[in-house]
Formats: sequence, C-alpha cells, structure tokens
Amino acid sequence: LVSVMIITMIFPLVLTQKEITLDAVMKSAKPTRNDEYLCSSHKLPANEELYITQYKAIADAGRAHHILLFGCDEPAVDSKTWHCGRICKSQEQILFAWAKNADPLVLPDGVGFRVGANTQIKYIVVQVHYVHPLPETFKISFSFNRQRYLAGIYLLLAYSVVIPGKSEKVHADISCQFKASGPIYPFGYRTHAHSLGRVITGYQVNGTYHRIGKGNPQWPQAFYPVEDKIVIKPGDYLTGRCTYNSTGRGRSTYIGATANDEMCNFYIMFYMDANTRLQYHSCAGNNFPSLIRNMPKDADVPLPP
Ligand code: IYT
Ligand code: CU
Ligand code: CU
Repeated sequence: LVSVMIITMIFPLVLTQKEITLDAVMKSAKPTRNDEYLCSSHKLPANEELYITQYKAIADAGRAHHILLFGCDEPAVDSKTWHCGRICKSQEQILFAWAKNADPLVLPDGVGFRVGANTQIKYIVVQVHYVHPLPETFKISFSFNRQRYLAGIYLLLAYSVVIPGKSEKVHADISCQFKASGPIYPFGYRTHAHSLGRVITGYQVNGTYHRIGKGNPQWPQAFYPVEDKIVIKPGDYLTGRCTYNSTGRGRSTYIGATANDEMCNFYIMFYMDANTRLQYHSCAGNNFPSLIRNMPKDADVPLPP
C-alpha cells in the first residue's frame, strides 16, 4: 500500500544548452491522506556551479495545493522521498513557491539562483502539498547558464505574536534595517499565514513608504510580481504587517507550525550584483516600532477574497 514516488533526474538532454530537467514523476504515488506533505530530494551535479533561471511546467501539477522548492546543503532524510517534517539537515533556503491556480513566476533575464559546487545548495528538495490523496506527475525544468545577476530571497517574519480570540483586527508587525554591501532589486513577493490571516503588506522605508506588495494569504501562496520597480539600498528600512481576524475562534493563537497556529511571513524575491553581500537574509521582529506607527493606513485593509 505504501507506494514509492519515482524520481528521476535527467542530466543534460539538450546538449546545445546546459539544461537539467528535474523530472519528479510521482508514478502511482499514493499520498494516503488529505493534506499530505511529501518531500523528495534531488542531488545537483557536485562539480559544477549552476544557475537556476526558470521554473517551468509547474502548473501541470493540477492536484497539488502547493509546491515549495528548497535548497539544502544536505537533506534532512537519507531516503529519496519522505513525509516532510524537516527539510534540510541544517538551514533550508526557500527557492520557489508554486500554488494552485497561480501563474508561475519566471525570473527576469540575466537573473539566476546560484546553486551547486561552492554554494550552500547541493540538493534541491521539492515539497508537494497534496489536496487529495491522488497520484501526481509534474515536471520542473531548470536552465543552467552563468548569469549576470544573482537571485535571492529575503524573509520578513514575526515570531512573538499572540492573537486573542474573538478579535476582528489583530496586527503582527515587522521592522528592520536592511544591511548589505549593495542594493537589491525586488521582483517578486510572497505572503504566508494560516487560516486567520487576512492581509499582509510589505514596505521599503527611506523617508517615505514604498509598497513592495500586498497580498491576501488566503490566495494561492505563490510568488507574485512586485507592484513597482523599487531599489532597496543599504541603510533603508523594511516593514511588514500581518492582519488577522479571529472572530470565529474562542482561544488565543500563537506562532507555530501547525494549522492551529499562525505565521506571519513576507518573502521578497530579488536580484543583485554577483558581488553584493547581505548581512542577513531575514528580518525577525519589530525592531523599529516608530516605523510601524507611521505605516500607511491602508496596510491592513483587506483585499478581495
Ligand atoms: C515560524 C515561521 O514563520 N516559519 C515560516 C518561515 C520560515 C521559513 C523558512 C522559517 C524558517 C525557514 O527556514 I525557508 I526556520 C515557515 O515555515 N514558512 C513556510 C515554509 O516553511 C517556507 C511557508 O510556507 O512560508
Ligand atoms: Cu498547500
Ligand atoms: Cu506557516
């Protein structure tokens, strides 16, 4: 009854171009329950530096609720496939997110995630969230060519939040200073919360507020294109606000991993010069409360369902 996902990685088929097709065929895979999370790991060629420049054909996975791609130095589990609890042995890096009914986001020309030899990403782990226990087939293609710009992800998150029950508007706020050796150029954003999340907004602050994105976390939690082309410079501030509605719940809710808990995440997908170094790739907590007080008033105004 426990069937196995057959994962094959097909190495350069098209020889004119360095291209790898990561063909994750879950042949007669039988996720056994609703809302099951399955992970599979894919080792990258060990002696080559590679650039992920596109994620393709992900939308074929019609029965998956979401698919997340992570980069790992080493996967958490030795077998090729497992029920995801842990993703990587150490820190995982999110690389991409696809969600049901969302368009795949293609990276801009000349932009790639650097993976493979001499990087912290030696494996790709694909996490599939099955809505129904049905077999699934999908295909992810990567093009690997040296790129002028490197892609990266910066995460804003809140961690010490208590959402009281029976409350219509509860905020979780995030604020940090951006520290790096050069600017970053955001091109995508992703919001993530659980069932109480209503709206999540992220801004760049450099004297004035520039909205990077605003999303309803009940929409497919993919990466969406940024609203405006902005440049985040070292010394700028970043703020985020998650707004929850707990009127349907009689108890308090805390940050945590399960559906009974909540989260507050705003992901920024960006590109930068290859020699730019970021001090951190994430920002946790509300370190500059005055920036939150002055945030545009419409930050918590819900979006259409
Ligand atoms: C407590 C919390 O907010 N967890 C988030 C953010 C997070 C992402 C990564 C935390 C860690 C990570 O290594 I990548 I530590 C969280 O778990 N978010 C989920 C996925 O794990 C990415 C999500 O769907 O955004
Ligand atoms: Cu999902
Ligand atoms: Cu979560």
